[in-house]
Amino acid sequence: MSGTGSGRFITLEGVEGAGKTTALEAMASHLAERGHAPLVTREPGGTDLGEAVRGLLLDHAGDGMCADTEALLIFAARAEHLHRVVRPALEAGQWVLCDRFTDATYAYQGAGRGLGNERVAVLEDWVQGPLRPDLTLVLDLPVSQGRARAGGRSAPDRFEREQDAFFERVRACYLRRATDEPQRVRVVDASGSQADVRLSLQQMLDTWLRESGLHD
Ligand code: T5A
Repeated sequence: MSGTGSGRFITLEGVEGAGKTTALEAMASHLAERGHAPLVTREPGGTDLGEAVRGLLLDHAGDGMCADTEALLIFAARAEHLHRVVRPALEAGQWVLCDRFTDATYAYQGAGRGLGNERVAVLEDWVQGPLRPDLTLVLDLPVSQGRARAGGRSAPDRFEREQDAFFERVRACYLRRATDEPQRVRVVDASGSQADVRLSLQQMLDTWLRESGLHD
């Protein structure tokens, strides 16, 4: 439950190259057609400070940081994003559609980096209080397929330079979270064409809207 105001908080997740950014606009249009035009944002990012932190985290050139620093920076950016953007929107009754949120921290830092769920949960409770997404859609596909899609870009960022085993842990964590919280976290097969993925997302959104009594 977003636990604040009457807006709804929807997040989109997946491994690298799953197609989140590509799917985001179509999801926003679909929600708008249903009368719930969302504020579209992303993490890390969404504020000036968050975008600056994003630059540090993706760090195309530097020599990196330890896993604790990474997790703390992500939650620092998240605190600012929640304070300035997400909470005010939800409290005003607006819907929020976010490209990645705390499920990514469980997947990338908790599982990928090996920090574990408990430490992420401590920061989650501190920074978010009771705030959780109302719905999280995980775009799922084999790691190799996602990497092939994302691989066309010029210089890989700090995460994209990780080995396949890292992304296998990330993917497994997302799927576990969907099994553990089936009501909130739903998996969409992202291995098909862009049109197929778009249709699956729209169907899943409509199912959830109906279940939530928000659309006929
Ligand atoms: N991170 C983030 C953490 O470690 N912890 C956290 O808590 C958070 C919030 C940046 C990084 O931050 C890390 C994870 C990330 O590594 P990001 O900006 O979301 O997060 O970065 P990426 O996941 O790297 O974004 P990508 O751009 O790689 O993936 P997308 O958005 O899933 O993929 P997209 O839409 O850009 O598509 C990639 C390519 O595939 C094509 C697109 O045209 C594009 O060329 N494509 C398809 N091709 C064929 N069929 C389809 N169905 C396709 N869909 C898209």
